[in-house]
Formats: sequence, structure tokens, C-alpha cells
Amino acid sequence: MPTGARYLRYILFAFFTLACFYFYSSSSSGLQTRTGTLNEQSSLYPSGVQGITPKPTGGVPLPEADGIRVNATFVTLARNHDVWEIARSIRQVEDRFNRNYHYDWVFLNDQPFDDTFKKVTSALVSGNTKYGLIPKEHWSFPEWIDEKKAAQVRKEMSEKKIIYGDSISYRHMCRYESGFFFRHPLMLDYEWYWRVEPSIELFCDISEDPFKFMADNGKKYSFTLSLYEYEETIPTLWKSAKKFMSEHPEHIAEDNTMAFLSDDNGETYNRCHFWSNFEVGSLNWLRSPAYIDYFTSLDKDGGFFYERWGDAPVHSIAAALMLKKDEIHFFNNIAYYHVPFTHCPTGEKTRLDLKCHCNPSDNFDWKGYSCTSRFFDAVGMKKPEGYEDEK
Ligand SMILES: Nc1nc2c(ncn2[C@@H]2O[C@H](COP(=O)(O)OP(=O)(O)OP(=O)(O)O)[C@@H](O)[C@H]2O)c(=O)[nH]1
Ligand SMILES: [Mg+2]
Repeated sequence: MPTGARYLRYILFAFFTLACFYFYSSSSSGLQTRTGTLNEQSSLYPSGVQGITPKPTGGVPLPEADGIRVNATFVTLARNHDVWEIARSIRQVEDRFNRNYHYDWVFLNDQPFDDTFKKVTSALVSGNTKYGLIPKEHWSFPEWIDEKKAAQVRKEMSEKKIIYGDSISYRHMCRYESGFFFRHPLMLDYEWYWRVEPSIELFCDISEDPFKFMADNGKKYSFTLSLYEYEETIPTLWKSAKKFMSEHPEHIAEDNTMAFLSDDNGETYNRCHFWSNFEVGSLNWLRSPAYIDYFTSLDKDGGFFYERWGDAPVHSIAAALMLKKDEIHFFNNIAYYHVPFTHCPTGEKTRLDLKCHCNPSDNFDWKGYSCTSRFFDAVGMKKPEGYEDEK
């Protein structure tokens, strides 16, 4: 064959390949554009759903998820101005874990998320991102609350300089995290959640999927840090919890972790709680009649507004009373920071294997103000080797 004709055939072949490639890529970006348009037309979504952004297809190729994933999502409650602080958290979660798994991420807000928030977060998350608006009735005073009385409490707490004592929005936030986030329409698609707050840090690789670990091992609630609650924020919380216990004995687990909460077999509360700014847990448990009865009972007692009950003691009391001991898990392997406390795994081998960059002497677990030691005692677990050196 003459050389010129061969070249012509090569050129035609290259042109045809390029044309196919162009057709394919422009049709898939067309799909993205359609989705983008859909995102803006919130009327097409069920109420409370502001938009869904599929995982990014452009840019550097993502590593494939290794192994089987479970039906789980990250969830973050945030305001638009939290964007750069949550961006830092997402980047760490992605680098240490989710880049290999691509789990979705649900963002919830009492105000519509703005374009910057959506653009920045959807670019960072390797899974789908979903943006939800919180319905007004989940973020306002319920009709049984006397707002004048609540305002008086805020004034008094502010005078006493109790942290967030004067804040209305902080109270709505604590009530929402206690009783509603898991019922948002976007969360109904999932069985497991991992709560992430702005400005957290992860210090080690997460080598095992925590969602799958929970599912495979019959766990329903987990924590990395625990501590004592401020007494002034919860003066009647235990009274309310005891009322619930006497009205609903059917919801109390036989093999519970009361010993974590109380030093006198339930008479008084020792204020120990799991720190809920980190949680991996079962949404089905939170949506169960037991938990809903518990939240409804507490909510009617009014302490979210007449005091300043935090979602951390509320979740913790529920987990310790209504779950079996072995359904609560302490993640030693997840090294975590939320101002001002650090959980750095106890055990040098773990820290080296997981490429941790935390200083073990910052580990809060075995210090005086932590309740983790009590948790180990309450569930009969042996404390890890080396814990005495970290006291
Ligand atoms: N949409 C929305 N989110 C809020 C509001 N207040 C707090 N949040 C979010 O709720 C979560 C808990 O609030 P934080 O302000 O972190 O409360 P905290 O952890 O007790 O206190 P810090 O020590 O300040 O972090 C975070 O994810 C916040 O972004 C609010 O008014 N609206
Ligand atoms: Mg926080």
C-alpha cells in the first residue's frame, strides 16, 4: 500500500476516535448540567430537600472503594458561614478515610445553603452531597413552651456566664440534634450516620470502615471522647430521664450501662456523657419507638429551653439505658480532635500502623475530667496497655 494512503487511513481513524470521545464526554457533561439545573429547581424535590450533587466525575480519578460498603452517610449541621471550617473537616475525613469509600454527605441547615457552601463542599466530598433545609417546626419553640419563662432563664444564665446560656439558636441546635436530624427526609435513605462538625481533626488513617464495623458487630452507638457535663446546663435532666424510665420500663435494656451514668445505681446522675460532636451510629435505633418515646418525653418537660440541655447528655443517657452494653463502641482507632479535647489512640503500635500525627501526651482518655475510664469499668473492658502512662 502507498505510504500516503496509509497515513490518510491513520488520520481518518484518529479523527473518528476523537469524534467518539468528544460525543461521549459532551453527553455525560450534559447530564451533569441537567442535574445542576435540577438542583436549582428546589420545587422538584420533596419538602426540605434543597439539592443533590452527584459525586464529581471530572478532575483526578478517584480510587475505587475497596470492599463492601454499608448504607451510610456523613451528616453535618452547619450555617453558611461555617463553610471554611467544615471544609477543613471534610478534607481530613476524605484524606484519612472517605477517599477510598465515597460515602455520601448530608448537610442540614435552618437557612438555605448558599452557592459558595454548596460549591466548596461538593468539590471536596468524594461521594454525593445532599443539602437539606430544616422545617420551621423542628427549629422553633414548641407550643407548650412558655417563651417568657425561657427568656428569663437565658437572662439568668447569661448573668452567670454559662457557655451559650443566652443563646436561642444553640438551644434549637441541641434540640434538633437530639430529636430530629435522623428524621429529615434526606436521612431516611440511610441506616448509619457519622456526625462531623466544623474544625475537627483526624490524626490517624482509618483503615477499617467504621460503618461496616458497626453493622458487622451489632453496634448501635459509638464515641471517641467522653467527659462530665456542666451541672448548670442540666439541673433537671436526670429527673426527666427517671420519669421516662418509670413510665417506659419496656424500653430499658436489661444489660444496660447505667454504671456509666450513675454511681448510686440510678439515684443521681454523675454527668458523664459521650461527646456527640463525633458519633457513628444507627439511624434505625434513633428512629425506633424507644428513642422517639424518650425524646418526646424529655422534649415535653421543656429542659431544652428552660435549661440548656445538650444533645450529648441526651444521646448518652439514651444509649446507656436503652442499648445493651456491647452495642456501644469506643473507637480507640479513630484519633479525633474537637476544641479543646484530643483522643489520640493508646498504644504505640496502633499509632505507628495508622500513621498518626497526634501527640500521645495530649490524649484526654485517662485524664481526670474524662469519663472513658468509667466506661471501661462499666462494661467490664480491660484498659489498653500503656494507659497508666497517659494519666
Ligand atoms: N444551621 C445551623 N447550624 C448550627 C447552628 N448553631 C450551631 N450549628 C451547628 O451545630 C453543630 C454544633 O454547634 P457548635 O457551635 O459546634 O457547638 P459546640 O460544639 O457545642 O461548641 P463549639 O465548642 O463552639 O464547637 C455544628 O455543626 C454547628 O455548625 C445554627 O444556628 N444553625
Ligand atoms: Mg462544635
